[in-house]
Amino acid sequence: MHRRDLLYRLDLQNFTRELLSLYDELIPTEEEEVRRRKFFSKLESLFERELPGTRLFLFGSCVNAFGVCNSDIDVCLSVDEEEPNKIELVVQMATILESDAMLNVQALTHARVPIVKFTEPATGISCDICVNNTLAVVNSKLLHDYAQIDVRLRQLAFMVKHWAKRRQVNDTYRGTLSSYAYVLMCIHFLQQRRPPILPCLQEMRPTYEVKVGSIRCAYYDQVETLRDFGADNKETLGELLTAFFDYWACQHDYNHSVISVRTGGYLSKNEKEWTRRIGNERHLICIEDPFEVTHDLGRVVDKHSIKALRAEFSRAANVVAFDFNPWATLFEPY
Ligand code: 3AT
Ligand code: MG
Repeated sequence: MHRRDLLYRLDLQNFTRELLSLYDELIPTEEEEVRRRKFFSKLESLFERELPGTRLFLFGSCVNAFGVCNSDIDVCLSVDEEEPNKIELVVQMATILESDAMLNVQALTHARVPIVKFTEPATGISCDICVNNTLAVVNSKLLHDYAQIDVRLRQLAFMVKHWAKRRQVNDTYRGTLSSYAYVLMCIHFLQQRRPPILPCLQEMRPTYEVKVGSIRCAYYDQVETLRDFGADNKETLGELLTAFFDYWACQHDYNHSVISVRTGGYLSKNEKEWTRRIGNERHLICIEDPFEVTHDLGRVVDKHSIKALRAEFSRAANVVAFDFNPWATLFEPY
Protein backbone atom coordinates (compact mmCIF):
# COMPACT_ATOMS: atom_id res chain seq x y z
CA MET A 1 0.00 0.00 0.00
CA HIS A 2 1.27 3.50 -0.85
CA ARG A 3 2.07 5.84 2.03
CA ARG A 4 -0.67 8.20 0.84
CA ASP A 5 -3.27 5.39 0.80
CA LEU A 6 -2.13 4.31 4.24
CA LEU A 7 -2.60 7.83 5.59
CA TYR A 8 -6.03 8.01 3.97
CA ARG A 9 -7.00 4.69 5.62
CA LEU A 10 -5.82 5.94 9.01
CA ASP A 11 -7.83 9.14 8.57
CA LEU A 12 -10.91 7.16 7.66
CA GLN A 13 -10.48 4.95 10.72
CA ASN A 14 -10.25 8.03 12.87
CA PHE A 15 -13.25 9.59 11.17
CA THR A 16 -15.29 6.41 11.77
CA ARG A 17 -14.26 6.35 15.44
CA GLU A 18 -15.41 9.95 15.90
CA LEU A 19 -18.68 9.30 14.10
CA LEU A 20 -19.39 6.22 16.20
CA SER A 21 -18.83 8.13 19.39
CA LEU A 22 -21.26 10.81 18.19
CA TYR A 23 -23.72 8.02 17.32
CA ASP A 24 -23.48 6.70 20.90
CA GLU A 25 -24.15 10.17 22.28
CA LEU A 26 -27.24 10.57 20.11
CA ILE A 27 -28.91 7.29 21.13
CA PRO A 28 -31.76 7.99 23.59
CA THR A 29 -31.01 6.72 27.10
CA GLU A 30 -33.07 4.00 28.79
CA GLU A 31 -34.31 6.70 31.18
CA GLU A 32 -35.66 8.72 28.27
CA GLU A 33 -37.39 5.63 26.82
CA VAL A 34 -39.08 5.03 30.19
CA ARG A 35 -40.20 8.67 30.35
CA ARG A 36 -41.70 8.41 26.87
CA ARG A 37 -43.54 5.16 27.65
CA LYS A 38 -45.04 6.77 30.80
CA PHE A 39 -46.03 9.85 28.83
CA PHE A 40 -47.76 7.71 26.20
CA SER A 41 -49.73 5.59 28.69
CA LYS A 42 -50.90 8.77 30.43
CA LEU A 43 -52.05 10.10 27.06
CA GLU A 44 -53.84 6.81 26.32
CA SER A 45 -55.75 7.01 29.63
CA LEU A 46 -56.74 10.62 28.93
CA PHE A 47 -58.07 9.71 25.47
CA GLU A 48 -59.89 6.59 26.72
CA ARG A 49 -61.74 8.84 29.11
CA GLU A 50 -62.37 11.80 26.82
CA LEU A 51 -62.67 10.19 23.37
CA PRO A 52 -63.91 6.64 24.02
CA GLY A 53 -63.85 4.29 21.04
CA THR A 54 -60.68 5.86 19.57
CA ARG A 55 -57.14 4.45 19.76
CA LEU A 56 -53.68 5.98 19.80
CA PHE A 57 -50.67 4.67 17.84
CA LEU A 58 -47.09 5.82 17.93
CA PHE A 59 -45.25 6.44 14.67
CA GLY A 60 -42.23 8.37 13.40
CA SER A 61 -38.85 8.43 15.04
CA CYS A 62 -39.97 7.30 18.49
CA VAL A 63 -40.73 3.85 17.04
CA ASN A 64 -38.87 3.63 13.71
CA ALA A 65 -35.40 3.23 15.30
CA PHE A 66 -34.20 6.56 13.88
CA GLY A 67 -35.03 8.75 16.85
CA VAL A 68 -32.15 10.59 18.47
CA CYS A 69 -32.32 11.77 22.06
CA ASN A 70 -34.89 14.46 22.85
CA SER A 71 -36.88 13.95 19.64
CA ASP A 72 -40.54 14.81 19.64
CA ILE A 73 -43.21 12.11 19.74
CA ASP A 74 -45.55 11.48 16.81
CA VAL A 75 -48.93 10.01 17.66
CA CYS A 76 -51.81 8.99 15.43
CA LEU A 77 -55.41 9.03 16.67
CA SER A 78 -57.32 6.23 14.99
CA VAL A 79 -61.07 6.63 14.66
CA ASP A 80 -63.43 4.05 13.16
CA GLU A 81 -64.81 6.23 10.39
CA GLU A 82 -64.08 6.21 6.66
CA GLU A 83 -63.92 9.99 6.31
CA PRO A 84 -63.66 11.61 9.73
CA ASN A 85 -63.68 15.38 10.01
CA LYS A 86 -60.00 15.69 10.86
CA ILE A 87 -60.09 19.43 11.48
CA GLU A 88 -62.93 19.07 13.97
CA LEU A 89 -61.10 16.26 15.77
CA VAL A 90 -57.89 18.29 15.94
CA VAL A 91 -59.79 21.19 17.52
CA GLN A 92 -61.51 18.79 19.93
CA MET A 93 -58.15 17.26 20.94
CA ALA A 94 -56.73 20.73 21.54
CA THR A 95 -59.55 21.49 23.98
CA ILE A 96 -59.01 18.20 25.82
CA LEU A 97 -55.25 18.76 26.07
CA GLU A 98 -55.66 22.34 27.26
CA SER A 99 -58.03 21.29 30.03
CA ASP A 100 -55.46 18.66 31.03
CA ALA A 101 -52.95 21.52 31.57
CA MET A 102 -50.69 20.72 28.62
CA LEU A 103 -48.50 23.59 27.42
CA ASN A 104 -48.27 25.42 24.06
CA VAL A 105 -51.29 23.62 22.65
CA GLN A 106 -51.67 24.54 18.97
CA ALA A 107 -54.25 23.16 16.54
CA LEU A 108 -52.71 23.31 13.04
CA THR A 109 -55.94 22.82 11.15
CA HIS A 110 -54.73 24.03 7.75
CA ALA A 111 -51.60 21.92 7.42
CA ARG A 112 -51.55 19.22 4.67
CA VAL A 113 -51.87 16.78 7.57
CA PRO A 114 -53.87 18.59 10.31
CA ILE A 115 -52.26 18.11 13.73
CA VAL A 116 -52.41 19.27 17.30
CA LYS A 117 -49.03 20.11 18.88
CA PHE A 118 -48.31 20.43 22.57
CA THR A 119 -45.72 20.01 25.30
CA GLU A 120 -46.13 18.04 28.48
CA PRO A 121 -45.07 20.30 31.39
CA ALA A 122 -43.69 17.56 33.68
CA THR A 123 -41.25 16.03 31.17
CA GLY A 124 -40.90 18.76 28.53
CA ILE A 125 -41.77 16.15 25.88
CA SER A 126 -43.19 17.67 22.67
CA CYS A 127 -45.85 15.74 20.88
CA ASP A 128 -47.82 15.97 17.58
CA ILE A 129 -51.11 14.12 17.15
CA CYS A 130 -52.71 13.57 13.74
CA VAL A 131 -55.83 11.65 12.75
CA ASN A 132 -56.09 8.32 10.89
CA ASN A 133 -52.66 8.56 9.32
CA THR A 134 -52.36 4.77 9.01
CA LEU A 135 -49.82 4.96 6.20
CA ALA A 136 -47.39 6.76 8.49
CA VAL A 137 -47.80 3.98 11.07
CA VAL A 138 -47.07 1.38 8.36
CA ASN A 139 -44.10 3.25 6.87
CA SER A 140 -42.66 3.63 10.39
CA LYS A 141 -42.77 -0.16 10.69
CA LEU A 142 -41.00 -0.54 7.32
CA LEU A 143 -38.19 1.79 8.46
CA HIS A 144 -37.97 -0.02 11.79
CA ASP A 145 -37.70 -3.39 10.03
CA TYR A 146 -34.92 -2.16 7.70
CA ALA A 147 -33.03 -0.90 10.76
CA GLN A 148 -32.95 -4.43 12.24
CA ILE A 149 -31.01 -5.85 9.28
CA ASP A 150 -27.71 -3.98 9.54
CA VAL A 151 -26.70 -1.53 12.25
CA ARG A 152 -24.88 0.62 9.66
CA LEU A 153 -28.26 1.90 8.45
CA ARG A 154 -29.12 3.35 11.85
CA GLN A 155 -25.61 4.75 12.22
CA LEU A 156 -25.60 6.36 8.78
CA ALA A 157 -29.11 7.80 9.19
CA PHE A 158 -28.25 9.27 12.61
CA MET A 159 -25.27 11.07 11.05
CA VAL A 160 -27.26 12.30 8.05
CA LYS A 161 -30.19 13.50 10.20
CA HIS A 162 -27.83 15.21 12.63
CA TRP A 163 -25.99 16.88 9.76
CA ALA A 164 -29.30 17.97 8.14
CA LYS A 165 -30.58 19.51 11.38
CA ARG A 166 -27.30 21.32 12.06
CA ARG A 167 -27.05 22.62 8.50
CA GLN A 168 -30.75 23.61 8.43
CA VAL A 169 -31.78 21.42 5.53
CA ASN A 170 -34.38 19.39 7.47
CA ASP A 171 -37.47 21.55 7.28
CA THR A 172 -40.25 20.83 4.80
CA TYR A 173 -41.88 24.20 5.57
CA ARG A 174 -38.75 25.88 4.22
CA GLY A 175 -38.45 23.69 1.16
CA THR A 176 -35.92 21.15 2.38
CA LEU A 177 -36.37 17.46 3.16
CA SER A 178 -38.11 15.64 6.03
CA SER A 179 -36.30 13.23 8.30
CA TYR A 180 -38.39 10.50 6.70
CA ALA A 181 -36.99 11.42 3.26
CA TYR A 182 -33.40 11.35 4.55
CA VAL A 183 -33.88 7.88 6.05
CA LEU A 184 -35.28 6.63 2.72
CA MET A 185 -32.20 8.11 0.98
CA CYS A 186 -30.00 6.13 3.38
CA ILE A 187 -31.92 2.88 2.84
CA HIS A 188 -31.74 3.29 -0.93
CA PHE A 189 -28.04 4.10 -0.76
CA LEU A 190 -27.30 0.92 1.23
CA GLN A 191 -29.39 -1.14 -1.21
CA GLN A 192 -27.06 0.13 -3.97
CA ARG A 193 -23.70 -0.72 -2.36
CA ARG A 194 -21.79 -3.60 -3.94
CA PRO A 195 -22.07 -6.06 -2.28
CA PRO A 196 -25.41 -4.66 -1.01
CA ILE A 197 -25.80 -3.88 2.68
CA LEU A 198 -29.62 -3.95 2.58
CA PRO A 199 -32.05 -6.04 0.53
CA CYS A 200 -35.24 -4.74 -1.03
CA LEU A 201 -37.95 -6.00 1.34
CA GLN A 202 -40.81 -5.07 -0.98
CA GLU A 203 -39.39 -7.27 -3.77
CA MET A 204 -39.31 -10.31 -1.50
CA ARG A 205 -42.12 -12.78 -0.65
CA PRO A 206 -44.54 -10.76 1.53
CA THR A 207 -44.97 -11.93 5.11
CA TYR A 208 -46.78 -8.75 6.17
CA GLU A 209 -49.67 -7.22 4.34
CA VAL A 210 -52.18 -4.48 5.13
CA LYS A 211 -54.49 -2.40 3.01
CA VAL A 212 -54.68 1.31 3.71
CA GLY A 213 -57.57 2.69 1.66
CA SER A 214 -56.75 1.52 -1.85
CA ILE A 215 -53.02 1.10 -1.14
CA ARG A 216 -51.70 -2.40 -0.59
CA CYS A 217 -48.67 -2.37 1.70
CA ALA A 218 -46.83 -5.69 1.54
CA TYR A 219 -43.28 -6.77 2.23
CA TYR A 220 -41.07 -9.39 3.84
CA ASP A 221 -40.91 -8.48 7.52
CA GLN A 222 -39.18 -11.53 9.03
CA VAL A 223 -36.02 -9.49 9.16
CA GLU A 224 -34.40 -11.58 11.91
CA THR A 225 -33.59 -14.06 9.10
CA LEU A 226 -31.62 -11.34 7.26
CA ARG A 227 -29.13 -10.35 9.96
CA ASP A 228 -26.16 -11.55 7.85
CA PHE A 229 -27.39 -10.00 4.64
CA GLY A 230 -24.73 -7.28 4.47
CA ALA A 231 -21.89 -9.30 5.98
CA ASP A 232 -19.87 -9.50 2.73
CA ASN A 233 -19.69 -5.72 2.60
CA LYS A 234 -17.04 -4.48 5.05
CA GLU A 235 -17.47 -0.73 4.55
CA THR A 236 -17.21 1.33 7.69
CA LEU A 237 -19.41 4.23 8.75
CA GLY A 238 -16.73 6.74 7.67
CA GLU A 239 -16.55 5.23 4.18
CA LEU A 240 -20.31 5.07 3.84
CA LEU A 241 -20.92 8.65 4.95
CA THR A 242 -18.20 9.84 2.56
CA ALA A 243 -19.76 7.89 -0.32
CA PHE A 244 -23.28 9.07 0.62
CA PHE A 245 -22.35 12.75 0.33
CA ASP A 246 -20.31 12.12 -2.80
CA TYR A 247 -23.34 10.43 -4.37
CA TRP A 248 -25.72 13.33 -3.66
CA ALA A 249 -23.10 15.98 -4.48
CA CYS A 250 -21.63 14.56 -7.68
CA GLN A 251 -23.30 11.42 -8.97
CA HIS A 252 -27.06 11.62 -8.65
CA ASP A 253 -28.84 12.45 -11.90
CA TYR A 254 -31.22 15.13 -10.64
CA ASN A 255 -32.68 15.70 -14.12
CA HIS A 256 -33.83 12.17 -14.85
CA SER A 257 -33.63 9.85 -11.85
CA VAL A 258 -36.03 8.89 -9.08
CA ILE A 259 -34.75 6.88 -6.15
CA SER A 260 -37.04 4.04 -5.17
CA VAL A 261 -36.73 1.98 -2.00
CA ARG A 262 -39.77 -0.01 -3.16
CA THR A 263 -37.90 -1.45 -6.17
CA GLY A 264 -34.43 -1.24 -4.66
CA GLY A 265 -33.22 0.81 -7.62
CA TYR A 266 -33.85 3.82 -9.83
CA LEU A 267 -36.87 4.81 -11.86
CA SER A 268 -37.01 7.50 -14.49
CA LYS A 269 -38.90 10.76 -13.99
CA ASN A 270 -40.53 10.01 -17.37
CA GLU A 271 -42.13 6.77 -16.26
CA LYS A 272 -43.42 8.43 -13.07
CA GLU A 273 -44.62 11.43 -15.11
CA TRP A 274 -42.71 13.67 -12.77
CA THR A 275 -41.29 15.80 -15.55
CA ARG A 276 -43.70 18.71 -15.46
CA ARG A 277 -44.40 21.22 -12.76
CA ILE A 278 -47.95 20.81 -11.46
CA GLY A 279 -48.98 23.49 -8.97
CA ASN A 280 -46.17 23.76 -6.51
CA GLU A 281 -44.77 20.31 -7.21
CA ARG A 282 -41.56 20.64 -9.19
CA HIS A 283 -39.76 17.32 -8.71
CA LEU A 284 -36.29 18.85 -8.50
CA ILE A 285 -35.10 15.92 -6.39
CA CYS A 286 -37.21 12.78 -6.62
CA ILE A 287 -37.72 10.29 -3.79
CA GLU A 288 -40.58 7.85 -4.29
CA ASP A 289 -42.64 7.01 -1.20
CA PRO A 290 -42.43 3.22 -0.75
CA PHE A 291 -46.21 2.79 -0.43
CA GLU A 292 -47.89 5.92 -1.73
CA VAL A 293 -46.05 5.65 -5.03
CA THR A 294 -47.54 8.77 -6.60
CA HIS A 295 -46.02 10.75 -3.76
CA ASP A 296 -42.61 12.37 -4.34
CA LEU A 297 -41.03 13.28 -1.01
CA GLY A 298 -38.93 15.84 -2.85
CA ARG A 299 -41.98 17.76 -4.01
CA VAL A 300 -41.52 20.32 -1.23
CA VAL A 301 -38.20 21.42 -2.71
CA ASP A 302 -38.35 24.61 -4.81
CA LYS A 303 -35.90 26.34 -7.12
CA HIS A 304 -34.24 28.20 -4.22
CA SER A 305 -34.07 25.38 -1.72
CA ILE A 306 -32.68 22.91 -4.28
CA LYS A 307 -29.68 25.22 -4.60
CA ALA A 308 -29.22 25.39 -0.84
CA LEU A 309 -29.62 21.63 -0.53
CA ARG A 310 -27.13 20.80 -3.30
CA ALA A 311 -24.69 23.37 -1.94
CA GLU A 312 -24.87 21.58 1.42
CA PHE A 313 -24.30 18.18 -0.19
CA SER A 314 -21.24 19.60 -1.99
CA ARG A 315 -19.93 21.25 1.16
CA ALA A 316 -20.31 17.97 3.06
CA ALA A 317 -18.62 15.98 0.29
CA ASN A 318 -15.69 18.41 0.27
CA VAL A 319 -15.40 18.45 4.05
CA VAL A 320 -15.28 14.67 4.37
CA ALA A 321 -12.84 14.34 1.47
CA PHE A 322 -10.41 17.16 2.26
CA ASP A 323 -10.89 18.66 5.71
CA PHE A 324 -8.30 17.98 8.36
CA ASN A 325 -10.97 17.55 11.09
CA PRO A 326 -14.01 16.48 9.09
CA TRP A 327 -16.15 15.34 12.06
CA ALA A 328 -15.96 18.82 13.60
CA THR A 329 -16.47 20.88 10.43
CA LEU A 330 -19.18 18.65 8.98
CA PHE A 331 -21.67 19.29 11.78
CA GLU A 332 -20.85 22.97 12.35
CA PRO A 333 -24.15 24.85 12.80
CA TYR A 334 -25.18 26.79 9.69
P1 3AT B 1 -37.58 13.44 13.66
O1 3AT B 1 -36.71 12.68 14.57
O2 3AT B 1 -38.87 13.91 14.30
O3 3AT B 1 -36.87 14.51 12.91
P2 3AT B 1 -39.27 11.52 12.24
O4 3AT B 1 -38.83 10.17 11.71
O5 3AT B 1 -40.25 11.49 13.36
O6 3AT B 1 -37.98 12.36 12.54
P3 3AT B 1 -40.93 13.38 10.87
O7 3AT B 1 -41.20 14.02 12.20
O8 3AT B 1 -40.49 14.19 9.69
O9 3AT B 1 -39.86 12.24 11.01
O10 3AT B 1 -42.20 12.58 10.41
C1 3AT B 1 -42.86 11.70 11.29
C2 3AT B 1 -43.35 10.48 10.52
O11 3AT B 1 -44.36 10.84 9.61
C3 3AT B 1 -42.32 9.78 9.69
C4 3AT B 1 -43.13 9.12 8.65
O12 3AT B 1 -43.68 7.92 9.16
C5 3AT B 1 -44.25 10.09 8.44
N1 3AT B 1 -44.01 11.03 7.35
C6 3AT B 1 -43.33 12.20 7.43
N2 3AT B 1 -43.34 12.83 6.25
C7 3AT B 1 -44.04 12.04 5.42
C8 3AT B 1 -44.44 12.15 4.07
N3 3AT B 1 -44.12 13.22 3.34
N4 3AT B 1 -45.15 11.14 3.54
C9 3AT B 1 -45.50 10.07 4.26
N5 3AT B 1 -45.18 9.91 5.56
C10 3AT B 1 -44.47 10.88 6.12
MG1 MG C 1 -40.90 13.15 14.58
